[in-house]
Amino acid sequence: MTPPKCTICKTQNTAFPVQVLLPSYNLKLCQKHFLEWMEKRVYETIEKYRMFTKNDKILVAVSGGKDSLGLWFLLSQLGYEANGLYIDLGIPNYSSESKTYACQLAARIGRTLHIVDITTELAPIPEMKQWSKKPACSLCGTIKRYYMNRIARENGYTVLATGHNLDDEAAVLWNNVMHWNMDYLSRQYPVLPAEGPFLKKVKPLCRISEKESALYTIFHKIPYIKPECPYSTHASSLENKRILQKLEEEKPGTKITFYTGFLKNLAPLLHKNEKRDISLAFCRICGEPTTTEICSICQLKQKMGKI
Ligand code: Q46
Ligand code: ZN
Ligand code: ZN
Repeated sequence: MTPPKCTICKTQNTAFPVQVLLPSYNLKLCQKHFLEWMEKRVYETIEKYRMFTKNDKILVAVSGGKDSLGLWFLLSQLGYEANGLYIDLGIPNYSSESKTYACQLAARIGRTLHIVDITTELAPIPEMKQWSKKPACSLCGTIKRYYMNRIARENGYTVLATGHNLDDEAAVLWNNVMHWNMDYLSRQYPVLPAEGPFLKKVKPLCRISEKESALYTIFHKIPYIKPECPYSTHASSLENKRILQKLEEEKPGTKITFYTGFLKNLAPLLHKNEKRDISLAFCRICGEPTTTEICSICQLKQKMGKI
């Protein structure tokens, strides 16, 4: 049997071996053309949703996983001015390894990596339960949002980019539709505009699947942390990903059609009706935006005797 030929090689009179099958797009690609395809697709996403331009100063939230490291590398390949932010959560068998990978990539691409050490700012995430009743992930989310926004603003960045991929976004959308979470649905979009003291937030990998993202990082020989964070056992989000993966296997293209169909057909209607009415103040201790007199991070620091 003759081996399949790369869809793009065929048109260019080259013949590299096929390395990636993308049935959702009816493509069989060699490594070189897969990498080009992916960069073009991310570039088109950035342009289509007006995420940023070459004049922006971008801060990429880097966790040490394949998506965020791959995104940071890809943006530098495309010539964007993008630095990284790593937040050390102090999670055993996870944080120190993921930090090493973030530092390695920063050195490889010659970019700045800002590092925030939560273990000294507050305490390692596993120890936080003594100070807060919130579940670890919800607290972690609050901490990450606070430092991302703060570091970005203090250092003059104009956009915050995260590595959420198509599988993440489709699973969240699935969950929001299943429960008709209208409030969340109205805010689910690859770009959240800057609002007062909050920076613009973007998700350039929203049309890239988890598999495509992993292949990009592997082909570029970027080491990344393989195990998930030990807290990432949100049963419902993993279950939603499994359901969508099953549908995808039966009918390739399901995830991208579901997600981009939402962006095209429903999101604009929801935005039109959206009325956001949040009265913001500024924390009297750190000056960050908050809805209370003292922000939740400073309240935690007070409890811990850190301020
Ligand atoms: S890092 Fe933090 Fe995630 Fe780990 S503790 Fe939960 S929220 S799972 S993306
Ligand atoms: Zn090819
Ligand atoms: Zn504060």
